[in-house]
Amino acid sequence: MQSWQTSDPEQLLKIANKIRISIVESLTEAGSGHLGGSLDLADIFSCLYFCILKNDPKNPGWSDRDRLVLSIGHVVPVLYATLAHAGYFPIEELNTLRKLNSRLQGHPARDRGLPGIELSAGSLGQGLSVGTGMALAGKSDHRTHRIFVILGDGELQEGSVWEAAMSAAHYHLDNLIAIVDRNGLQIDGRTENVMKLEPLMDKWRSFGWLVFSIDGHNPEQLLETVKMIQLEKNRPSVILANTCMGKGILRIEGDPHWHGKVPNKEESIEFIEELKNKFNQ
Ligand SMILES: Cc1ncc(C[n+]2csc(CCOP(=O)(O)OP(=O)(O)O)c2C)c(N)n1
Ligand SMILES: [Mg+2]
Repeated sequence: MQSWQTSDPEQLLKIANKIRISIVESLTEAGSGHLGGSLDLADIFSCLYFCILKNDPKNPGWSDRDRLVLSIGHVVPVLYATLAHAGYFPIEELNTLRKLNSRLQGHPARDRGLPGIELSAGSLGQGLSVGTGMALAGKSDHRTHRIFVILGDGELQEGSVWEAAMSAAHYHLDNLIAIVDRNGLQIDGRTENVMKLEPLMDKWRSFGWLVFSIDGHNPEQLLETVKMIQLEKNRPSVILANTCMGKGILRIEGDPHWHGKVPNKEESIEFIEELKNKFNQ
């Protein structure tokens, strides 16, 4: 662990809150984007970048780094905000989100050269295939880095996810860890109404994966689970992280309308005030 990283759950939650504030600010400035899922992943991203990942913001191309593949490109504001707070690029650049010629496009675009972006994404259902390829390459080269892939639960309705899941198990990719943002919601409402996913743990198990279900807003549970995964030596792992869309802002929590909405100026002031009051930030 590097000096700027921490395994203290309280610190990780404080960092997550700062990430949430930056998400609201940058999306308000942009005037469009996806607030709900970005907010619900803040605790997971804080844990990943400030504790779990072997990474170096000053050397983002380090060949031994753990790779984070964001398959749900629409929630990229959480990745941008986390990378900025971790020191990959200046926090002020977050204000250029979705602007012409910005390195921070509405979906991650690797060719823009923003440090820390491992994959261009936006079309759902592709990230696990890319992650599987990266993990297979790592194993073939006897490398020790890990590949983390962030998936949405609605995204699991894409058939390509399950082809990748089958391949990863076939190749015994124990260096591959998928994290599913199990917020129970997608654009059109509840996942279970749009296209039933349950029993989700059984599905992944039957594809040969090691499966965990955690509270996605509890750093201790995520850190403990990743420690357990370290001991696994034959299979890929998936963490079903139960989250609440819009987490942190009471008025929008659990409301699928905020999947792809941003606050107006007054709402933004109100939301940021609520977040700042949580940790006196
Ligand atoms: C192949 C593809 N189909 C449809 C979309 C449009 N789309 C963007 S986000 C989304 C909902 C995905 O649901 P989920 O993964 O649960 O994300 P959440 O709403 O929880 O952020 C859809 C259908 C897309 N980006 N790619
Ligand atoms: Mg969802």
